[in-house]
Amino acid sequence: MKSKIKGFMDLVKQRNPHEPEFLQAVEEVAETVIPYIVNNEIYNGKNVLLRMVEPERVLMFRVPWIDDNGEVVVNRGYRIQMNSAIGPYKGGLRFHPSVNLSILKFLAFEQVFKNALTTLPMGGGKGGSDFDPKGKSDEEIMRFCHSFMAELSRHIGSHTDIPAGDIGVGAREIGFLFGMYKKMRNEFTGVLTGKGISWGGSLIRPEATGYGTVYFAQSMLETRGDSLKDKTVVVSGSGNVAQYACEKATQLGAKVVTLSDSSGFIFDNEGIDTAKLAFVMELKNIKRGRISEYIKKYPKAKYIEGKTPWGIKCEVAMPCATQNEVNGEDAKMLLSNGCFVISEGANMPSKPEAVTAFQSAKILYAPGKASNAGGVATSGLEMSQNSLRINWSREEVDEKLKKIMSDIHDACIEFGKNENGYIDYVRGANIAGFVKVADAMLAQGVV
Ligand code: NDP
Ligand code: 2IT
Repeated sequence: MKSKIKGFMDLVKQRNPHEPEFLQAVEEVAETVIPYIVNNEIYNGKNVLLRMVEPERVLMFRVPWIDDNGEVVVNRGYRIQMNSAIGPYKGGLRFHPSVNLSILKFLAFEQVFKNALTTLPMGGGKGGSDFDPKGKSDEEIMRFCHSFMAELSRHIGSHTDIPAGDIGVGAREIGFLFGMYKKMRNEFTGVLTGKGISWGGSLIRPEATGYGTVYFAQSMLETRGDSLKDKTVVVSGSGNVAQYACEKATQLGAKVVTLSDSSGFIFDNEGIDTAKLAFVMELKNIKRGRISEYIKKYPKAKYIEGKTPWGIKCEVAMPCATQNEVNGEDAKMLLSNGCFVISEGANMPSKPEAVTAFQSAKILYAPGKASNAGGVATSGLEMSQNSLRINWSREEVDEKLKKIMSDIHDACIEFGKNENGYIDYVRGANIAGFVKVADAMLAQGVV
């Protein structure tokens, strides 16, 4: 088996030599899915996984725009249309200076499995730009988004490819992107998700990724007759996903003690309650400030510059910032401090050595493609509402989100439960996602 996996990875490495994040995401899937393929004849000799690691289409384009000083700036835009076997391409847009082909291909690849897990008919895609929104005026953001969409609008559509937000792309950016799409194509459609409520958005979409990550943690705890009540939770990030993970965990009786950004983290031993979270939301979403400013308002809390929060004692950790933010040493610290639940809000936040450490310790560990699927699932619900031209209530959407997260948890058990009772959520999520997409690909022939 090891040589089969190695042979497969050698081929993928040869074809994608400078894409470490993409290779990391593929290897994790190959390690769990290839043994399944070998034991299930219908997938044998069909090279389905080899087809799945090759994007159906990669778009790269120039994004020129003019800054507030009148200078012409050039960024690079991307859209990876990874797999459309079970539905139109669906996935977020990331605006961050670190964006490159490797990062977007890893995200698009994971998105294919994640979207399959949601039970909704969505293929996988991802896009974005190396544009850095930090420190830009609203007018600069608008000019960039308009230029980006002037090109992207040729390649997407409500039945073809439906982008949404990710790092650096929130409600403001989706508004500017939607405005330009509507102008270019002269049609008002659900081509983007995460839209404002008065122009086609869904209630609960902003909350959905963070809420879903917490619902998934709750489902994992229930397998051990436990719950989030009175648990100490460490959250990283302070953006969209982190904020709503913090909100829902607090509502379910847990105490969230950290939030972070790329400069450092805050530790509030008394817990980040509703009032404190409202301060963070205004700081991050409206003033676009830094998390360090938390301690000016709440001086009993501490700000630790240049560090991640994984050394803080907790039972539950939710990495909600970015890929590879938890390394092997961090994993050791978490485990030795008694952490026994990891629910990933971010995509691939744990390095392979951290995943191995969590699994060897037999803790409850959920990979992002399962635990953060609530965001894209609710995007799928936004698409349904757009097609039906109706709006569901908060309660209706939240109920559907809870049901989807619980179904994803069941799928992980179906394909990931070991004979000794331990649930390998990585294997479960990868195989459940693979089976759905692979069956559709086999039915449709070699296309
Ligand atoms: P936001 O842009 O709202 O927030 C991102 C947060 O992560 C910020 O606090 C940011 O800090 C921090 N961060 C970003 N890059 C780094 C880095 N290189 N090192 C340390 N911290 C960093 O993004 P989201 O909350 O939407 O996304 C967070 C994660 O969740 C991403 O991995 C994303 O792919 C994933 N995700 C998002 C979904 C969504 O619906 N939005 C759905 C599923 C997954 P700073 O301000 O300093 O950059
Ligand atoms: O990683 C993700 O699942 C997202 N950024 C959300 C994608 C979406 O289409 O809502």
